[in-house]
Amino acid sequence: MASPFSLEGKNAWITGAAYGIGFAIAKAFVQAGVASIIFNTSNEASMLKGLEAYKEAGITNVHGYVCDVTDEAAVKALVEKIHAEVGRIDILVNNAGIIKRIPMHEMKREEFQQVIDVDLVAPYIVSSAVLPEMMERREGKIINICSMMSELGRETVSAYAAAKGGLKMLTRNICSEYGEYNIQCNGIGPGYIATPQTAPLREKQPDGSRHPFDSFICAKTPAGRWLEPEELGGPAVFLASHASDAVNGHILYVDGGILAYIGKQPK
Ligand code: NAP
Ligand code: GCO
Repeated sequence: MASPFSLEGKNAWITGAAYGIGFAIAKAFVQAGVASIIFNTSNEASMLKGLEAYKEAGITNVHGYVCDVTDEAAVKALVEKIHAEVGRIDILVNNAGIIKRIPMHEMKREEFQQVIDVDLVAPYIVSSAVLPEMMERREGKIINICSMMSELGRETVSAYAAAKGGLKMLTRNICSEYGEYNIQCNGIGPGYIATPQTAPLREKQPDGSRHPFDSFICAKTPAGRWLEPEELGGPAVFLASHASDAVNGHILYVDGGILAYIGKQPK
């Protein structure tokens, strides 16, 4: 009997999966038996680096493309290309994302807009390009990578929080609008994960001590540590597989307990 968590025979497109969280999710999908991984990056160098990383991990059923997720025409063209070169898209993970850490009153409108475009408008663009085929087959899984900032705010991340809060509601709306087609759209809200995006928050200080944000996050997390990208693999497999067919419009926070915790009292 097939496991309800099996992804056998499924093709999964993970945006921005050359490294970081997307790459870790791709590895978990391969372990769950996925037929093909499709990923795209914003530039050629990143795509080639990604292909090399998949090769090193012994993953051969992978297709890498260059496509900026904010470019609607390019996304539509890529969907056509994927259909021709790989086949149908069973699972979409909207993972590509950026952050700009700038105090809001100093942030230029274009900088704010760029974050909104990549983190919120692009999931609309990519999902819209993939939905018609899923509607026709009456089956599909969309996973949006949300954030702690879908729930919480902090200094310097206004555009990111606005985008990720919006992505939470886009997730619920895709569920509301397309649930009748047997399409499930859920979100994963990662806590603080050690990836290139968060590397500046973990950099050692000139005197060799820990970055204050690094200590702050460990104190805010019951697990007492940063999480590894691979720890998002199991939750992603769950939301991509038949095991979650009755779960729709849900944001699964994978945060080591941050949202449940008031924080450690100072010594
Ligand atoms: P990352 O290491 O910076 O990787 C981001 C990926 O997105 C890269 O592959 C990048 O590819 C791609 N990308 C960015 N802009 C793109 C564009 N316009 N078109 C196509 N691809 C683009 O980030 P990460 O930490 O793995 O984060 C992945 C997702 O999880 C993001 O949505 C992020 O906001 C979210 N998240 C991260 C954390 C965390 O603690 N790390 C926590 C919660 C949520 P290129 O190299 O081509 O730009
Ligand atoms: C920051 C972080 C984050 C995260 C993440 C938290 O500067 O606070 O980069 O916002 O990476 O999305 O879940």
